[in-house]
Amino acid sequence: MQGPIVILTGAGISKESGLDTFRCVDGIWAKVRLEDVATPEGFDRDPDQVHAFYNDRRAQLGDPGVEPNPAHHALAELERRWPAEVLIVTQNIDDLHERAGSRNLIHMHGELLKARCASCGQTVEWHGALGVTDRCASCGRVGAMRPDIVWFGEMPLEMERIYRALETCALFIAIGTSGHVYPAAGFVQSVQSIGKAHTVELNLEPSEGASRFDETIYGPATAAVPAYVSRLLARGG
Ligand code: BJW
Repeated sequence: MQGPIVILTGAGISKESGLDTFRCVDGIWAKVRLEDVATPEGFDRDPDQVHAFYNDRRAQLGDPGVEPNPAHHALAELERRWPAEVLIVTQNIDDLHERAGSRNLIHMHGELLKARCASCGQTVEWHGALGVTDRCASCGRVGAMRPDIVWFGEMPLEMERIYRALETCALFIAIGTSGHVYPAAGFVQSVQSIGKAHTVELNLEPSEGASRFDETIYGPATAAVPAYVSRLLARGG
């Protein structure tokens, strides 16, 4: 098997780097209401609260210990050594895949280190705090800058490119995602409706859609992912 690979990653791959998942018992949704911080309506109601939530998470990316872990590094190595395309489609808004060296990467739910003007649509890199008094460098409007994050009810990014890759891949791997959020949760079915690719789930525990995968491997990402990548490279790289 030496064909193209698509890898979907979720919050579980960054958990051992010190970043919280969403739906675990002590996860983000146990501390804040998703309706308040991850919907356009929540932002309209209280932009200061939403900015504070994402400003804290953006700042956390610089905390000591928040570094790519062996799972991120193994995927970067796979991209370097695999003889066909390896595309990572991440739901994560952190930058740990990039810091590990992955280059062929889609952030389908946006990025913490970018801001977008809700008025003119211009997207810019943003590393500090963002707030309601910030001005768009492109159109000059004050108060329209928002985190470049895909909230519930909004269209995830680069969907055409993602579905094209799902149609042609030989292997689809889902890592550390609970399978609760669509359209990502439906990718395994999209791949299977075309009927070509082998599908694998790597997770700490079975996800919502676990029974749909051809192969399932359970354990912490820092152990399961490097071991799986080593086997792949030994067999087909
Ligand atoms: C480990 C581990 C370790 C732990 N090692 N593993 C009714 C039915 C179907 C769909 C809908 C519906 N009503 C509304 C919808 C659509 C909605 C949706 O899916 N809602 C559901 C909740 C029902 N989706 C949307 O609105 C999306 N847009 C959309 O659908 O547009 C229309 C469209 C139509 C057709 C085609 C295309 C588009 C937008 C979704 C936006 C999601 N945004 C968020 C927040 C913003 C980012 C942020 O703040 O960070 O994105 S929600 C949140 O969930 C975040 C994540 O990316 C996303 C997924 O979570 P993830 O990554 O799976 O994390 P967890 O916590 O759920 O799971 C962690 C996993 O890790 C677990 O399985 C653990 O076991 C595992 N784990 N430790 C390995 N050490």
